[in-house]
Amino acid sequence: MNESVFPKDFLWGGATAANQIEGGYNEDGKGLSVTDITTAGSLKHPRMLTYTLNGKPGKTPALPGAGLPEGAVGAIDPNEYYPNHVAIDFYHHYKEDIKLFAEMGFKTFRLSIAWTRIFPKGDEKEPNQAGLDFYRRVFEELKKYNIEPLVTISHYEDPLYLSEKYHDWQDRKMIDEYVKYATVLFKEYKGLVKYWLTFNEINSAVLMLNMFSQHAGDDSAFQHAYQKLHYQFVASARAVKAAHEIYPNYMVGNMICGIVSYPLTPDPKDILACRHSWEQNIYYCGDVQALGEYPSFAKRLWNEHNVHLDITDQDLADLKAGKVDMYTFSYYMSTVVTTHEVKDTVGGNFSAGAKNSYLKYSEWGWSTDPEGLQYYLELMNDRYHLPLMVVENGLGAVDKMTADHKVHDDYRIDYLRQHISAMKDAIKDGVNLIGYTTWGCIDLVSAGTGQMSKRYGFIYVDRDDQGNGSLKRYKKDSFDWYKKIIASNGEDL
Ligand code: BGP
Repeated sequence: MNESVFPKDFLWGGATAANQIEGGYNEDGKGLSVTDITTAGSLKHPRMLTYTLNGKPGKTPALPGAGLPEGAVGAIDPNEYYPNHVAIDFYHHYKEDIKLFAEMGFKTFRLSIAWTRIFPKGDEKEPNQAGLDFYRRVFEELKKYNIEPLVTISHYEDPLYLSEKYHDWQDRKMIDEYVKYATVLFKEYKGLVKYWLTFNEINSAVLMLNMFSQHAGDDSAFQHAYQKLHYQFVASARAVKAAHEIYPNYMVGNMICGIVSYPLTPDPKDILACRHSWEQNIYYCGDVQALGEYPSFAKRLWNEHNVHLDITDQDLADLKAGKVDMYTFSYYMSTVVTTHEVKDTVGGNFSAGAKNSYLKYSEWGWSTDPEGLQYYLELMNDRYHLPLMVVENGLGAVDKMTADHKVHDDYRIDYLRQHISAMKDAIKDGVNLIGYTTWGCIDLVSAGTGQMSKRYGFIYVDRDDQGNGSLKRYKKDSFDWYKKIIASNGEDL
């Protein structure tokens, strides 16, 4: 075989998040996360947060930045279904699942730690030993197969108690709570984990602002999002510094939702609008975390929405001292930006806007655009000069299981093949790409919809949108295909 384009120690693997796979939402001392009070949604209905206010139950859309109404207390409504409570029960199936990942030849497995297993409410002084023990068992199991864990410290699963108390990161006390939690992890898992990510898709707070009509023209939503981000940037930077003090070889990355924007027309107004969308949605967070300071355009973004932030000199020093070691991102699709009125639009949580007539869209409105991945990789390589990792990529689809328990997911193989090929072209162009973890390598609860039927995995899990099913695992056709990809280091596409 020809020598591979991918580096020889390239980190092939798959990605998940605690709240989307683990279940066991109240086991062994775990506290409630925000996702534990989040109902299932559908294509038409958003997921909802459930709460009580003055003794009465209520619901509000579970959107970043929306939060609970003033005075409301998040609560589980016995008449609602919460898909994350059981998810795919990784909490009790982790050995079986890791064995399957090992069979595919995974070099890495991305998972997140549920903050509420370690600090059930968030503000305890001492961590919950049973929670620490669970992840130690998982990491030891991975080690048995030489699979390197890639650990997200916070993946959309803030402790509910802290989120209520500090109104979704509107108080700088959240920074200390996060750093305390992250430091416990860095000390506890030294020798078992090398790769860490501070916040999943940190930029989703700003991304969402333009995508939901309720935020349009609402400066307070922008104030909320930018303040939350500032505290998260400082928390992330202080965590990076703490990690290096505990173990200098730790590789700590940021994680950006990598949405690619194109101008719809060559009208210079569209070109400029598109550039500004990159600045707000992508570069704003990436620059602070990778370059250690706010970019010059930050002032324009704040002024546009009358945003005034609590930023101290110490914060700015912390940002400088805690630059990330690698830049990681999710990549699913591209969007189109225009200042013109458009007839052909597409709806979807991250994809709302004008339709790109050159691309195909999934039933959730997500486009398939492998060139977009190459474009993104090349841009970020030039801008940051850091090792890059694609830590989420994949196709959400409704899979059909045949009578003999097979899933012929050639559409998924096709999607992944095209994206791996795009990564290959980027590497040939000199991009420093060190890893690739496909999203939802085993079927899991969809974050955006709360459905099980939006599947991404190489492994089918028998569970439906109402929580029925045996939870048995079955290999899809893509399982053997991915195994072959890893064995050939990306050559046998
Ligand atoms: C990303 C999240 C993941 C994940 C993925 C797919 O935004 O980091 O948690 O779920 O998107 O989205 P969905 O589950 O809505 O299909």
